[in-house]
Amino acid sequence: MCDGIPCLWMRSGTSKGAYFLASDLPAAPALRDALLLRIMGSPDPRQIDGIGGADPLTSKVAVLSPPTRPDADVDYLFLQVFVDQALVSDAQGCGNILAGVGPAAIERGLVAATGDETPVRIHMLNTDEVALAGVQTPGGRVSYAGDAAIDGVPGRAAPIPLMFQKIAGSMCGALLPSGNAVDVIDGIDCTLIDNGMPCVIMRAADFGLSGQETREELEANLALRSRIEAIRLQAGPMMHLGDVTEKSVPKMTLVSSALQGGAINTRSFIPHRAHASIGVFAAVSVATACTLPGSPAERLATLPPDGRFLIEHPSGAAEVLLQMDADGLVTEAGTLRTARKLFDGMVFPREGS
Ligand code: NQM
Repeated sequence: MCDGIPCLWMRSGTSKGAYFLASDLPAAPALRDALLLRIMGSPDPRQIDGIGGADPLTSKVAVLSPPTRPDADVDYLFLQVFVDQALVSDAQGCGNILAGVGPAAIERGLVAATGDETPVRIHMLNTDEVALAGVQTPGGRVSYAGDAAIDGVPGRAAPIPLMFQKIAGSMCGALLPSGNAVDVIDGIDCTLIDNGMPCVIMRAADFGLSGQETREELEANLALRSRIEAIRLQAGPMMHLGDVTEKSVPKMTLVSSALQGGAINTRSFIPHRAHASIGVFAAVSVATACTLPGSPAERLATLPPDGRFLIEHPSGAAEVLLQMDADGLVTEAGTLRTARKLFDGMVFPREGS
């Protein structure tokens, strides 16, 4: 009988995840991943025998360890635990789960609180980039209470600002890995882009959609899903991601004109389930695509005068701040998230395999 593994369970942005210290997990990736599958209860569409929430957005893991580069305070490895397949993937980062890393690192003593707000430099191992997070730490303790609200999460909580630099080509080697702002795949105009997250951006109208469909309507449209998957499998090698059959990237995002005063409206497949909102780095990539002349996103976008892009999604909008240089190239991106500690204790994985 396993004694249990220390685990912090957090709502982080619009996702939920289990936060572990690397020193509490097996060092060998194969053993670690097999353990995480048992902890989450995968593969099983209901994840009934584990702590996963039967949704890719609530079947996520953050592994924290001391920093391995001098410009960071903590290392963070993101792992996507598939719900209905025995797969654990490090082939993407996650900006939502990133929001909980600063608080978790302070809770676990990896980072010391300094003043009322503690800046935490997070080395994202999936992409080898560093993000800067701000964590509310009045009196030297993490505070989750506050006045910040993000769409897709009820109520208010402490703000966690996130800033990113040099995230272009995080997994694909270049912002536009094919070298083009537009590629045509199966007759559809696509922007293959990676500004923190590999994404394929297409017009919803090219699939006969308004772009205002609900998550449930999109998931029920099997013909749409198979057309999008066929495009995804072709886009993977074009984005230098290889065979993406068993990978959670690229994300597939349908864009349409914003109807709530934002820059653009989105519906995302991540990559098989429809997202309830939009990922953080995916939103940064969509905002960046809005600035590419002639791209499907640019032709539908209303560019904000101040670099604050409201990216509309099924449960509201996510704000992305882009800073650009004189040539119109994105140099820095940021967003605001919140996170909350839900549970701190021991998790007991299913025995066996
Ligand atoms: O794009 C879901 C999420 C994400 C990823 C996914 C994310 C990001 O909303 O940075 O946050 O795209 O699988 O947690």
